[in-house]
Parts: sequence; structure tokens; C-alpha cells
Amino acid sequence: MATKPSAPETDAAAKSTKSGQTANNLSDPANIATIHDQQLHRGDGGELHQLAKDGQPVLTTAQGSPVADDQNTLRVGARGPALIDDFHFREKIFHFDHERIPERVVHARGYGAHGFFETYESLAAYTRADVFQRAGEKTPVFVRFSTVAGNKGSADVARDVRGFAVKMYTQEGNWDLVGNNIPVFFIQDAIKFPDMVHAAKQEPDRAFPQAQTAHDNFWDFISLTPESMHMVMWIMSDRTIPRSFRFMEGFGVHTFRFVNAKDESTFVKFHWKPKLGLQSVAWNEAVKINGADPDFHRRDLWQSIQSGNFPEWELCVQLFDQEFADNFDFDILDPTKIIPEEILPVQPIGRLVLDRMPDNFFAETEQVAFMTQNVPPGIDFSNDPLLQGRNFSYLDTQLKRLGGPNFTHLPINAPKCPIRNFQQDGHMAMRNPVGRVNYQPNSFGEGPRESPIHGYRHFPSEEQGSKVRLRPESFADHYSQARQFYISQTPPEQRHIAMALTFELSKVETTVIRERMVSHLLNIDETLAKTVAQKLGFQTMPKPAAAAMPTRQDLEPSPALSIVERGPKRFEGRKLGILITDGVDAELLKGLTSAVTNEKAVVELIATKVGGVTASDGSWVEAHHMIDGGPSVLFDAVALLTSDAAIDDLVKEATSRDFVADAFQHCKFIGYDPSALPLLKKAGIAEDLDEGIMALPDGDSLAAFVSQLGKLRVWGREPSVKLGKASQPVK
Ligand code: HDE
Repeated sequence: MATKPSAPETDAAAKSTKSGQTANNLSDPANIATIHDQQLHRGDGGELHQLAKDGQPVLTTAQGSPVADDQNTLRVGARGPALIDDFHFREKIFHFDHERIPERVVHARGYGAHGFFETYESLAAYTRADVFQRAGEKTPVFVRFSTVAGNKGSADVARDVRGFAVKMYTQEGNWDLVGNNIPVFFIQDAIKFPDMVHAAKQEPDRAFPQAQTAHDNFWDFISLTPESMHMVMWIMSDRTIPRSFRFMEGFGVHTFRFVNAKDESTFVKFHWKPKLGLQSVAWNEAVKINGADPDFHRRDLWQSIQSGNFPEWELCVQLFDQEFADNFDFDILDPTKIIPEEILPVQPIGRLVLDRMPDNFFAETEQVAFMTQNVPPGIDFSNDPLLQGRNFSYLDTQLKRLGGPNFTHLPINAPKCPIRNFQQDGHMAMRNPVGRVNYQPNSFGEGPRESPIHGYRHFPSEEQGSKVRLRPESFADHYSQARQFYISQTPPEQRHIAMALTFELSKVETTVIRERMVSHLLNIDETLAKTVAQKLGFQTMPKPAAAAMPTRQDLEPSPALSIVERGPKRFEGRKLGILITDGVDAELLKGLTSAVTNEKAVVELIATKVGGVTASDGSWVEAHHMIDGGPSVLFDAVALLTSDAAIDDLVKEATSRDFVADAFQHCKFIGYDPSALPLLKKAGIAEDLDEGIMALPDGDSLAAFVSQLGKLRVWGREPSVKLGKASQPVK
């Protein structure tokens, strides 16, 4: 507050120096007069709330009392102590102090969106679930994507599993399919979950590292837990650094049951398949994205939905019976196993479209309460011990996070079908029954009754056995599917797994933990183990880990497990970053922009000044980013549309070199106007180095360039850049 230091500060002097804050100041007599004047002449309560000076509604306390001054606390004199009479101040601060609810212990960082699920055909033969009875029916949905280990404020592109939690508001209650973007899990029994999560999150004494598994505790636990080896292959693959939520698969992970009207059960595994294909970023790219835009995934979902490019997935199922399950030598109740799609194809049964962002992040995305136990009639659980444990955990966790048993009254959690029961009272009850009868049976003929016909009937599976704490023999093979995953990857993807393992283990300080991990890798793939050992600087190889069951060498590769094999083959939904300068060829820029937009992809322009540039035809072109804020890691491909006149200045910008060098080392396609050759040269790139460096002088090569973009990366380049450098395995 600017007061002249020498002037004696009176109340009046203080008032007169409140820069622009006097308009609603009660201590200003002019204001009091105006407000009183208005209040006296009000017609009804409605008008009372339209009385502020600029025509805006009047600010009130939570109790509805109109507020006269929201800029100054009530004090004894302008420089005196605050008064407890100031109920407005106390209420405001009290509410602020309680704005946070506990963040989720896992999956704290997340982002959600609304949409719908559309059923393709009736599945009545398999399930009585109302949502699957009528072709073409649309069911409202809320989805929350998340990372697992990081805190709420952590960066989006951490190497981590992504949560893919779907709440369908069906006419027979909410169905929550609380899945991940990886079809298997670390552990086979829920009792290990707290240990696993403790080990993965920050170490408790130092509270770091944040949102990273690259530390001793994680790899210590993992290396002592052979059942996690299949999951380890997935998390060390590019699956854990997705380019966008829109380009990820989702999985229910566990085996569930469909149950039809005749109470017949079919086992089912759920898969979400993204319409725009799979895509991940490179690790070196992820690290840089997290610096350039920690909200990379949030922004991507927000921008695509706000611009009407609604992300879409197909819900697919693998359906099988007990006889089919008995043919495997692994157990379909074991959440560390998959059924390869080549053995049991996935069938699409509907589509999920996300078309609306929440109005309020806290109310919806933060307060949404997913629970595996939310299943409508026709969907049931299997005995997967992880699923059984989750069915306890989620309700318990919601009580803690949302503070009471009435969290189903919150709009985001409330079913969109009738709710009738005799539950009452409790914290923040908002759905309150009326009338005398709050129990049943009752003699008054009031209230709802149970229905054996329409009500949820649990599948009457035969269960028997002694009470034991035992891991079944059928859960003992920890390496065969880990190996199958590894051999299903393309060579660049295999290299990325080796590099990720090397990076993570290089952050592990305890040598014996690194060795223990390599001894597990030996049971998965010898070359992988030896490559990692070499990159870590091992002098000798450890012995293979003792295995409960030998690794099967006969499992066929499953191409469905490779991201590259499941790529989009088109540029739709992706982003081209065009670096422009003054003098940019206006025709070329226009042609390239429309070619890319025709592919339903997005163009963003980067210039040295965000204000923009003057194009060759004298027109002014605004940029989306200044070059420091728009590095090439934010784009799927780049183009350099420069001019002879401006290139010398551009070459002097260090960031422009990084823009090109990064795009190159991340194996992206680079289109360039010939005037940009000095920039390529500065980044150490020969113009004819590979198919991905393409000159863009005329219409023909423009079309060729855009059609190439669907490949997303020039994988052939990778071995020549540092990222994918092959190394000699340790003998
Ligand atoms: Fe969760 N998990 N989980 N989980 N999980 C939670 O619930 C839990 C597991 C998953 O966007 C918590 O509301 C146990 C597998 C997602 O709000 C908690 C076990 C899979 C989300 C919890 C598992 C998941 C959670 C924390 C081992 C993939 C975020 C906050 C038995 C199939 C949902 C919360 C959202 C969240 C418990 C294992 C997915 C503590 C005990 C396997 C996507 O209840």
C-alpha cells in the first residue's frame, strides 16, 4: 500500500491511498449512501442480489449475508488490531483452510471428462446388465485418467501406470470399471498392496523421488517379488510414457463374470481400444515435456474436447468359459497374466466417447469416487484375490477422502436412476427421506421393498475348502508371460525396455538390488539381461534367479502387445509444430496447414515472438508459441518454414537449434523450406540423412510429407542417434 512515509497516517489518509479499492469500501461514506439508497428502494429479494455498482450480483457470505467490503478486515482504526466481530473474514478464511480433501493415496494426479457409452448389440445371451440390452442405447459416463505414484501436483508424463477409471451411470445403478492402461498388475494378492505402494512412492525419510520408481525402495521390493516380473516388462516399456490419454488402451485387468437372466455365467476380460491407435513418447522426450508442460496430458484432453475432437475408445471383451480357462497352465484368476488376443480375439461391444469437460475440477474429478464393488445386475466378480481385496478397499477409502457415508449424494457420484432405501442422516446428508416410516417391513405399506426378480443376484458359484493362507500352485509361473511380452516387441521397443531398466537401476544405489534384478532378467531374456548388465557396468553376470517354474520358451509372440504394431498409421488427432519466421512462404504455410487439417490433425505455429511474423505476401501471421515456450517435444512432427532473410537470426537462437536437434533425435519427421538448411546444419543434420528429413518446396512433396506423418516416427533413424545406441552385451 503506497503511503508517503513522512505523512502522519490517519484513517482518512489510509482510506484515500487504497489503490482502486474504495468502490465497495464501507468506510467510504459515499459508498454507504449508495448501497443504502439502493437497498431501501429494492422491490424484492431477487433485486437485492443485483445491486453491486457495476451491475454484477452482490457478494454474500455462505449464510447469505450481503458483503459490503471484501478488501479489508474489520479493524480498530486503519492500523489497529483485527476484530472477532468480522464474521465475513472468519467464515472466508475458515472455508479456505478446509478447501483440500485428502489426496488419493494412489492415483492422486488425475484428469476427468464426461461422455457416453453406446452399446453396439444386445448381449442378453451373456449378461442381463441393462446397459448391454439394447443396440444403440447411450449411457452417460464419467472417466478419470491418472498416474499412480505421483502426488496431485506431479508432472503428467512421469514413467508410470495410468489409471483408466470409468463410471457408467446405468439404469440399474453405477458400474465402475476401475482399470489401468496395462492389463496385468504387480502383485497377486491384495495383502501386498500397501507394501508395493509404499515401495513405489517417495522414500519416507527423505520424501523423494517424486513420481518416479527410479529408486532403491521400489526395485528392492520388486526384485524380491518375482510375481511382478511380467508387470515390470510392461512398465519398462513405452506403455508408461503415453503420448496422450487419447492414445492409450485400458484394461479391466481381472477376470470378471457376465451373468445372464438364466443365471449362467461367462468369464469376461474388458479392454478399451483407442480409435486413434496407440502412441507413446520417447523417454528423453518425456523428461523434456515434463519441464516444458507438466500438464501435457491434461492440456491435450482439454484441447481436444474443447475443439470438438472427441476422443473415442471401443469397449472390447474376451469371453470364455471354465473349460477354456482350464486349458491354460496359468490361472485366469491370476492378475499377473493375460490371455493373448491371438488366442482369444477381443470382440467390440460398444464405444465410449468423451465429449464434455467438467464444469468444476474439484466437484467432479476430485470428488468422484470409483469403487470396484459398484456393479449392476449381470456383472459379477471372479475370485481373483486382488479384485476381492479391492472390493473392500475402495469403499473404505471414499469414507476417508470424502468424509462421511453420504458421498453418493454428490452429483458426480449419484446414480442417474431411482434410489430408494431407508438409509438416513450422517454427515452432509442431502437426500433426506420424508414421512414417518424409515424401516421395513412396516405395516403402513410405505417405502421400497427388495425384488428377487429385478434385484442383484450374486452368481451362485460353488465354493469349498479349508481356511488357509496359501498362494495356489497355478499362480507360480512368473516369467513365461514376461518373456512373451518382451519377444512380442519390435526392435526399437525392445531397446527402450533395456534403456528404461538401465536408467531406473542406475538410480539404485545398492549394488545387490541391481544384481538381483538382472538375475530375474536372465529368466526372461538372456540378451536383455546381458545388455542391461553391460550398460550398468557389471564386470560379471549374476546367476539366474531361482524360479518356482522354469520359463516357457514356446509361447508365441503376440503382435497385439506392441505399441508400434498398434500405431495409428495416420496423423489424425496429432499435432504438427511449424517454426515460422518473417518472410515465410505464405502459400506453403497455407498449403501445409490445410493438408494437415484435412487429416483432422492440428497445426501450431512457433516463432521467435509470440506476436507473430510477416509472411511473404505481407500478411500478418500470429504464432501460438514463442520458441522458448514451444519446444519440438510438444509436437508429433515439425516443419521449418523459414526465409532466406530471417534464417541467420533464427540460427543464432539456441532454442531453435534444440527445436530441430530434439525433433531429430526423437525420430520425428522434419519438413523444411530450403531456406532452413543452415538451421539443420547447425543441429548437425544432413539434409538427405533419411526419409524423415523432407524438403517442402512444392505441392507434391507436401502431400508426400503429410502422408508420411502417420508413421509418427522414423524408427530406422533410432540406432544412429544416441537414444537407441546398441551396446555389446556382457558375456
Ligand atoms: Fe486401485 N485404488 N487398488 N487399482 N485404483 C485406488 O481408491 C487398491 C488396483 C485404480 O481415478 C484407491 O479412490 C487396492 C488395480 C485406479 O479415482 C484405493 C489394490 C487396478 C484408481 C485403491 C488396487 C487399480 C485406483 C485410492 C490391490 C487396475 C483411481 C483412491 C488389491 C485394475 C481411481 C481411491 C480414480 C484407486 C486400492 C490395485 C486401479 C486406495 C487395495 C489392480 C484407476 O482404494
